[in-house]
Amino acid sequence: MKLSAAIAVLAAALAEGHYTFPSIANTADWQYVRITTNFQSNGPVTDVNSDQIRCYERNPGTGAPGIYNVTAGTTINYNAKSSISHPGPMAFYIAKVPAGQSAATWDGKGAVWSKIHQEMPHFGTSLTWDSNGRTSMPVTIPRCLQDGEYLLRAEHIALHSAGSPGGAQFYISCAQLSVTGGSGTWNPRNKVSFPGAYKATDPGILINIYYPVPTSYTPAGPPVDTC
Ligand SMILES: *[C@@H]1O[C@H](CO)[C@@H](O)[C@H](O)[C@H]1NC(C)=O
Ligand SMILES: [Cu+2]
Repeated sequence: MKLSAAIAVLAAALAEGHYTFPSIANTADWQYVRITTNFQSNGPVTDVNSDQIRCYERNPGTGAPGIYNVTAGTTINYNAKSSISHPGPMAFYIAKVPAGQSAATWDGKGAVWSKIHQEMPHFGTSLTWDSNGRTSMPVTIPRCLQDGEYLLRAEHIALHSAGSPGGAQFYISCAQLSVTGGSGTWNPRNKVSFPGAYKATDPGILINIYYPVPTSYTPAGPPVDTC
């Protein structure tokens, strides 16, 4: 069997074992995280132009029961269920809820999302990521945020079968936050919309991570905004 064919078989075998991101910190599933379309199937979003690429919401407009209080600068865990079983990068985005709206119901539409964390790969006999196999990933709420309500978007892009367009798998959810104690100087310069931030042909999305082994990786989406 040629190497490329062997890799295709391997990738197909790895296609099982999907996952969700149902909770933050030590809280119950879907208490502060909006329930996702895949809450039972665990399956991914594959169309970057779909509205589902934003928060993968099963019931848009309904929101989650709670809004999680967090102090700016705190690092919290965003939890995966059962684990991040595919290779690929984790990223986090945050969006401030506009005045007069609530994190419980705001839809997150428009160019409102800032990337606050981007996981990068290790380079070896294939691309590998530290998130692979984990059941949670830490995210630091920027210490310079303005006080107020936010949506926090967790995204893991599984790249095991991303060598053809539409092959990348997006595992997503959004948590509802109320942030206090920030210094208030947050001024993100790279806000994007979902859908809109990604194209199916972006080099961080359309990529064979096994062969030929990439020697660089260009993440999808905007640069990380920092304080
Ligand atoms: C969050 O903080 C507000 C204001 O102090 C409080 O009323 C609310 O009960 C808190 N929510 C939770 C889930 O602790
Ligand atoms: Cu899967």
